[in-house]
Amino acid sequence: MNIHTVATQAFSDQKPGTSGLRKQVPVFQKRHYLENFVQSIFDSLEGYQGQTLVLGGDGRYYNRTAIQTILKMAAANGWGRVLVGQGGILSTPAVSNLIRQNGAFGGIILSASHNPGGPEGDFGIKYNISNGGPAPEKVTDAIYACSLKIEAYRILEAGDVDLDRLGSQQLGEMTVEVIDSVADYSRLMQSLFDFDRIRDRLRGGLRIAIDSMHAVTGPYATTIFEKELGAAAGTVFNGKPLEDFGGGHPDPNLVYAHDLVELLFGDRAPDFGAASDGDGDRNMILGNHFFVTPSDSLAILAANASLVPAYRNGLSGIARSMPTSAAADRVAQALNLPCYETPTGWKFFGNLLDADRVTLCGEESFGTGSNHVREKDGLWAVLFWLNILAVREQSVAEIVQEHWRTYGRNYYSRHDYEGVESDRASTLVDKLRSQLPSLTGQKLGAYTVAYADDFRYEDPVDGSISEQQGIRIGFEDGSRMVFRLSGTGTAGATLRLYLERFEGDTTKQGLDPQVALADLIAIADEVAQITTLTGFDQPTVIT
Ligand code: VG1
Ligand code: CO
Repeated sequence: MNIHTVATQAFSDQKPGTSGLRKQVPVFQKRHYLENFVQSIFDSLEGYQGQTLVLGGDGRYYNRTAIQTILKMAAANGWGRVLVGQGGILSTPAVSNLIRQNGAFGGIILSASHNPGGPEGDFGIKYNISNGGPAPEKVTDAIYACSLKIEAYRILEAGDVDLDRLGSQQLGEMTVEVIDSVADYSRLMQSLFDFDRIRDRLRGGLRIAIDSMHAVTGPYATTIFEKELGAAAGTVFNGKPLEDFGGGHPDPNLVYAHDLVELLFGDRAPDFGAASDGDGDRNMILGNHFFVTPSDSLAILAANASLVPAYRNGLSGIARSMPTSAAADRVAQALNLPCYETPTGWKFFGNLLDADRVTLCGEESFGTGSNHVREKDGLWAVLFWLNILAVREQSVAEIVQEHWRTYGRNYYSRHDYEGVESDRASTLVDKLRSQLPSLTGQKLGAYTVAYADDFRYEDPVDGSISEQQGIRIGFEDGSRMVFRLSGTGTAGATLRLYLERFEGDTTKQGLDPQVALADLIAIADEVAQITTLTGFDQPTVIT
């Protein structure tokens, strides 16, 4: 066996962000850049020798090249077996499931999620631990520490593995098993939802459209919706994973999922539409001329969970990320369930799920999931909605509006300012932070500040602490605004402003959120001086 130990020099910029290490493709193509990070992952772990690793990605440019490198490095570092998706394809939730099902030591996911792909686009790499979930901060910190002092990496000299041929191949002493990317995931979905009932509803005339945005969910969605549930051919569109996602931005929101939005807001719109992101962990849910805010979606899934076989016996609790609206809290209260508020990023839900303190989790950024895996799961959310639609036989809009009447409506919106100069963004945050101590009790417009702070999280399971997870300004009537900088971008900074206001009066629940939140939007600009300091006169994306 020909194992090389290659001398290398550390890079100073390999600190994982909200969800792994994301950089532009040319950065990953720098000599030793990928190898350094992969070796740093392995160096940070203990006891993986002879164990199983799951490996796959969203099919974006550089996926196959990176997989070949990682396989040879895994072989040289003593892994026993690698399960890799056929063609290198595995969605993020599918990886999470495979890790759990196979008792794997961990997994590596190659994706920059919703960021554009292609030779000039983004690439990313993320490590998941044995529970199937994203590595928690103590692990990512250890990986980063290794990346700062790395001096060499190990790689096997060998020919490429045939990623398209199912079955076992040998790479040095390590076994590579190329597996069907979809089969286990689709079996898991069948075990959770009432496929018969959904099939009947589709046969009975429920019209659905699924936009895979030329990203990883194409093969999953085609198998599940068209083959297993019998939806008409063509239900899934943009269904072929492409290395550059067809030039699009595989982010399922009202701006980037324009094909789906046009369809659902056009003449002869179907009853239900959904889109997923690059790596398949996000979802956007639409009804006929109707948009479901992700925060509401979480609350509605929770309120209707008993209609779904997997959750028939009730939930143990609900968790949401801090910037996500409190709509889910109201459901938790009504069902007498514990409700947790975590920092942004799925890695913070892992402990709560493992300890069975929560069953459902969600983020405002189009992410919803449950204890079935340890990642958010786009198609799972779509099936959950379809299961509810099949049982309730109402439209999406009716279900949401009825929910608001019962629990009240949390008007919600997120404003993103993408591509802000990094210096300007940090100035904005610093200035805002310095004002926090004096804000409480002040009147801003018609609102009185009840608290103003930097969100700090203490994990109730292992006691670990995460500081500075977003600046919050809360008002006496329960409204609030949150400011944070994105941790998934690769160029400049993205400022995110999250706005929320509760409306209990059923006669006032039909407003456009931008109108309902207009006062708060103006106050946010005033307190944080967004226009002046960013140089943007409006957000680049509003959801
Ligand atoms: C964003 C979202 C966050 C999500 C993360 C990863 O992070 O806000 O809620 O967990 O992306 O999602 P940030 O730091 O840019 O705000 V994914 O689908 O890119 O894995
Ligand atoms: Co994603």
